Amino acid sequence: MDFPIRKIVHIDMDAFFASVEQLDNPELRGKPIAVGGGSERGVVAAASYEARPFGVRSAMSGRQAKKLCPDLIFVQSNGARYREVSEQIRDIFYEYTDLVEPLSLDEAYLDVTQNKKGMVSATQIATEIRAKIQAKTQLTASAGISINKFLAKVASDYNKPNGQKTIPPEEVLTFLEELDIRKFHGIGKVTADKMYRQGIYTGADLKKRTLEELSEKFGKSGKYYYYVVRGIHTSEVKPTRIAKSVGAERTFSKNLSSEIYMEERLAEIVAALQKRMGKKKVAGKTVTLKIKYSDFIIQTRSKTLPLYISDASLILEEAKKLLYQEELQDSVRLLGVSLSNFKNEKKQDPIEEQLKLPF
Ligand code: DCP
Ligand code: CA
Ligand code: CA
Repeated sequence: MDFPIRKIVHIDMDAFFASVEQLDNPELRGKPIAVGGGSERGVVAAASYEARPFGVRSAMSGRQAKKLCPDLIFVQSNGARYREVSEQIRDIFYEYTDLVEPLSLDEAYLDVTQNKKGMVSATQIATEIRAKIQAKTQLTASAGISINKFLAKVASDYNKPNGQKTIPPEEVLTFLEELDIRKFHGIGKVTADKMYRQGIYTGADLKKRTLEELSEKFGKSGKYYYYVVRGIHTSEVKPTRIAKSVGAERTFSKNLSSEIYMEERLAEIVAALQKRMGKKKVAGKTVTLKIKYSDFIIQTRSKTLPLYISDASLILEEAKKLLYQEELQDSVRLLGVSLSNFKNEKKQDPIEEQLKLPF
């Protein structure tokens, strides 16, 4: 397969707002409840699992929900509390990777291809994360694990609530062929109905249609459908958290003892750093040089400037100054340069928007 195989985990909390309310108010446990929708013309934000067999769902009017489930208890939503839990679960995600893309307060994609724990099994990571969420919040989450975001998202619904599903690379194609197109993430009710009318019920049916045909019938999305059903979804996990520093480092095959050689290597390291800083051109005030000696002792030397810098040449200049600032204690095995103390460190979290939905 000539596309990236990543290890993606999608985590989604079970009946999120409703579960938080049942946790905080024991008298609501085991009962059908709806968060929101209690007022005139209000809309249900979340339904507890006890309310779901009656057909109560998110985005339904409170009036309709009450008709379906006369014993339904309406509870007011408490955004600050849901945000607090959301932060707790994200802290757990960051123990494993910085590549976390939250989709809303209660769910996120994690790219664990490389992870902070050096774990090989993404399935094991998902199991651990769910256990930690339960221990820390007393709430349950479900997880999907696979090679791309699309499949991980579909998989997290599979054994919901309080379950997880892994779709390993060798099962991807069969899984997709058997999957009802109504379960495809990105195919809404209207499109699903349209597909059903055209005889497309499963992934296998979808796969029989050409790229041209799908593009003609479904516009831009047609191309997306064509590829995802073949297990191809190249969208990266886009982290939203602003890193506190960005750095690059190199370990040398031979220990270096002369600053002159190190200068050359510093230029390469700063070039790599610049690449990591990306197009966004972050600007920082503090430059740090990390020196690991042949006996593995690590020294760091930092300087905070009066101005923000982002240019490679300026970062390199500061790194060199730090290198010559004092005598080296031994031959050097690794050098690293990082930039921190960024401008605009506090940025509005885009998902806060979700709480502005009318309840
Ligand atoms: N939400 C909302 N308005 C909607 C849908 C959801 O305010 N139209 C809120 C309430 C939910 C939370 O977002 O609790 C998460 O939404 P989900 O779609 O993940 O649904 P739940 O977590 O409630 O249930 P599930 O167990 O099916 O994930
Ligand atoms: Ca959820
Ligand atoms: Ca969700």
